[in-house]
Amino acid sequence: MVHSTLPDVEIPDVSVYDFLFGDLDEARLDTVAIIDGTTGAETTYRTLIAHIDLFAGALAARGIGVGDVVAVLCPNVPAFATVFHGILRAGATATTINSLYTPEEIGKQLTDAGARWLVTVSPLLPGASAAAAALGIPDEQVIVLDGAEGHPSLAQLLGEGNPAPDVSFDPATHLAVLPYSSGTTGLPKGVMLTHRNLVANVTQSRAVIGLAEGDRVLAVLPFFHIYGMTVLLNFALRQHAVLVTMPRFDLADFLRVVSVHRTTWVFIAPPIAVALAKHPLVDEYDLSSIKVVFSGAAPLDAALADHVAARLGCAVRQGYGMTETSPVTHVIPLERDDLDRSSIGVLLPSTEARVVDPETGVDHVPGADGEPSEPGELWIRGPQVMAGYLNKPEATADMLDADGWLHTGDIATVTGEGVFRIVDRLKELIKYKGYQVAPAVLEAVLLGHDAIADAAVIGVLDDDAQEVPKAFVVPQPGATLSEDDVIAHVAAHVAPHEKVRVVEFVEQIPKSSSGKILRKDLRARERAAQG
Ligand code: 4UW
Repeated sequence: MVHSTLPDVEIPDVSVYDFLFGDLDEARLDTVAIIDGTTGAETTYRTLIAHIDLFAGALAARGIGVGDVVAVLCPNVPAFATVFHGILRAGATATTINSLYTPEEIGKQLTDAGARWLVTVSPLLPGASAAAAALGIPDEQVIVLDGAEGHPSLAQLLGEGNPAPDVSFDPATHLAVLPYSSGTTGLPKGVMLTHRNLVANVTQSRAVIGLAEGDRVLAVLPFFHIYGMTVLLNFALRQHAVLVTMPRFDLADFLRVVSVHRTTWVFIAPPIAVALAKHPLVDEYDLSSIKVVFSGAAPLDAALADHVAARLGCAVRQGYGMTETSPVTHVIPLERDDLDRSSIGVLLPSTEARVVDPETGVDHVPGADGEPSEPGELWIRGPQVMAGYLNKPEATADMLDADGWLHTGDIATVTGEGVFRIVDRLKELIKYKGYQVAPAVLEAVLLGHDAIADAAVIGVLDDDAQEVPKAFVVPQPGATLSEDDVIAHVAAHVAPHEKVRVVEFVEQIPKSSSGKILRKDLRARERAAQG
């Protein structure tokens, strides 16, 4: 077992709202919290807090409070912060939905999370309305921030002037958010994160990441995903940094926003690092404000990291974590220039880890000769570990054992200095551009095609060493089916990031005697084919 070498941190026993906004003095209240990267509009902490309170008041006036779940389907705009923190302030639980989801996927999450209220923006209203209508959710319960006929708007709700309610709950057990993750296997599940989980992870991050007051942070990674939610929406605001929001990634826009708003920290996933390292457009902008590029959500290649550092003249750091750990468990701290950039760095304070042989259950330890440990499954224990999956006791028990260890499904090594490296993945999950793609979802869609007898999906690497979903397909006897047919069929049923991008026709899917797909064999075969 490895315990963080950093001193333990004390986790305040307060709500997320009190933790983030409770100790702001007068001078700080008038500083800028958020800049809309598209319009340049600025929101001060004073305005943000006033809007959060009014939004919470509007929800409370509609009877929403402790025990209710409100869904948020919204890109990164400044009002996301108002809505998200307003929901938590009202004592309700926020379930954040991927803005790329199809109406069917939105509907599944609303149903599973038990959400009867949805907050969205007009460009996403067609999908939101289709999902809401199918579930009998009336238009008055679909809030459209920028306004739409028959729906409450943000301006209307704030204009009602209802004061924030007095709510009481135990931060240690009360659910703040329900983001969705497929975990190690199967379909997306609601990850139950308490106020304490979120407060803990920000407190732990404050001790290591190195982002400080006065920094300007590019917020292009989506707030609906745990990385954007905790590291941008919560941690950066707690540090009293300035968030500069961007609703979607577009390289030219990204470069423009960095250069215009002089952002100092840029949080990204590895595909953006590829663009920063290689794209000619990068030379056309003044990016000298960037002090740190911080990558997470998928493996960062060391050479790529070096390339970005050299081209931009900045520090490159990496973090690791997962939705089920709120998410951060490991980072390369800003001052640790000595650490290999392809490692995930050291454990956050108050966090423990084990590297366990998946076959024997034995803990691997670093060699006496300074060599890292043998690879094993990474297990995590700490105050940021989820309370469990919503209404899924079996899936919870599969991942979280009786001693509080979360079995990540990632394969890691650890050195004697406590530096971890992710070397492989045991679980099914695929990361496309840092987004989760659950093979089980795609396999179900594939099996829905009349000409497909059997199918399995794994992640493979493209030319830039980024992971993409690949389908192995067994056609029905006598059927004519092309790769393009398969790709088009899946694309018609899932969000754009979940598309199958490579197809191989095979005679049989390797399966265990109990019928489980042997992904290990498919991966080995893929590696052999790539030489
Ligand atoms: N290297 C290799 C990595 C890495 C990785 C994640 O969608 P989820 O549930 O969650 C995330 C969380 C991203 C994140 C956490 C903390 C942090 O500091 C940071 O950077 C600032 C980002 O993506 O997917 C979790 C799974 O994603 C893989 C791994 O398989 C993990 O179980 N993953 N980060 N640096 N793989």
